[in-house]
Amino acid sequence: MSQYTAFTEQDALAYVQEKSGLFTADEPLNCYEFGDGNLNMVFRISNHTGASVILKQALPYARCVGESWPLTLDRARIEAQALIAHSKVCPEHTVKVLDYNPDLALILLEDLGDMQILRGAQNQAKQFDLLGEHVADYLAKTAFYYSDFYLDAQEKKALVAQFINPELCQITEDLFFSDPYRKHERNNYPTQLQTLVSELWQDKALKAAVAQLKAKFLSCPQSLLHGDMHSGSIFVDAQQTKMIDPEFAFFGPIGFDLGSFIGNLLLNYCAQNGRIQNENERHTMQAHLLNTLHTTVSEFARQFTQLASQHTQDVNFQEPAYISAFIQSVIKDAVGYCATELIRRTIGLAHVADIDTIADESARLAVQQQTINLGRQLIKSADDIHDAQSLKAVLSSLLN
Ligand code: SR1
Ligand code: MG
Repeated sequence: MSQYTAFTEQDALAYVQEKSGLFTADEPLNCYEFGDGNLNMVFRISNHTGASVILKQALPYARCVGESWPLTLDRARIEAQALIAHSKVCPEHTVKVLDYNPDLALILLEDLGDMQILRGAQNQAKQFDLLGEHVADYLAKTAFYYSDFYLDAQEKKALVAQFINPELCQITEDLFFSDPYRKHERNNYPTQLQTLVSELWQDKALKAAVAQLKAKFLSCPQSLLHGDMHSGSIFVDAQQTKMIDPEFAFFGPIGFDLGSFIGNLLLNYCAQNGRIQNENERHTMQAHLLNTLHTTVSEFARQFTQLASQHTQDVNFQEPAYISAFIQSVIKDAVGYCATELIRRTIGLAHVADIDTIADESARLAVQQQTINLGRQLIKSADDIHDAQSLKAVLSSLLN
């Protein structure tokens, strides 16, 4: 990494002009930095005809905290290689990598600028009818084709080694599972929530369930996960859905990605209680979010079952009863990870705009109480949930 230097807009423009092969040497280009994520710099470079690309650069620290939180540049490799791996099995829902430069921790990507980041769109109460089906398709294919159902054991172990991602995994281990369940300086919540948060810290059954989820996250390399499947990692429009940003990718429990995604749907569901004043409009948006959640889980299970029934290579894993039990356990895990997402986005370091941009303080506090309580109840209901139908039943009792 000796050549590494953090790019300015001018550097990004010059790099793309010289190296991408997409623009001529003398044409005028425009470049601006617009990254709003927690970790990286993201530049858009375009010419006067509107042709454009994205150049993403990892900084040697976490952008949202600053240089006091150093972070490996190897995450750019992980991200580029995970995108390439996921594109092999699901190109329709994975952003395209055009080039990767390890020395500068740069990834050149197709520009999806005509699409919108899901979180922003949902905060404007936009609905996407194909979202659940598309996310399920991506999750089922990426989970199946990088699992022991499909890969030969030697090949899988080599991939597990390739995607060892200890620093980024540690962020998740700390922010999802450790910090929110105890006093920690990284936690971030209003003092009005202290009573509720203290109750959560005393809840031994909850902490035991979270410990199990963390243990599985640490020691269960089921498949190559995206690793950060929140609504800010998904581009959408009416026809398409594309996943971006898998720098947290590693071999982990399949339910983690599914749980992160449905956790974000539920965060938005709760946030709409403080965002949309008109009752009909609010109910319409919330019904859409629950339908999307239901479609994602049921389609994921259907598609994974179909892939496993038709394409499993390992003789032991072809057994239908095993396939069915495996999927049930993935859904149970997903419910647990979904609950930890609800809790950590309310109490922990990294919040979501869905909630934080609710202008009215008491409305925002009510939403934060709802996400904490929902997470707490959901985690304890996970044992009763094994498919989309049982999840729907539990959610309708908890949300009404
Ligand atoms: C310091 S990173 C905080 C969060 O941003 C990422 O997108 C992950 O979700 C991480 O937990
Ligand atoms: Mg990200």
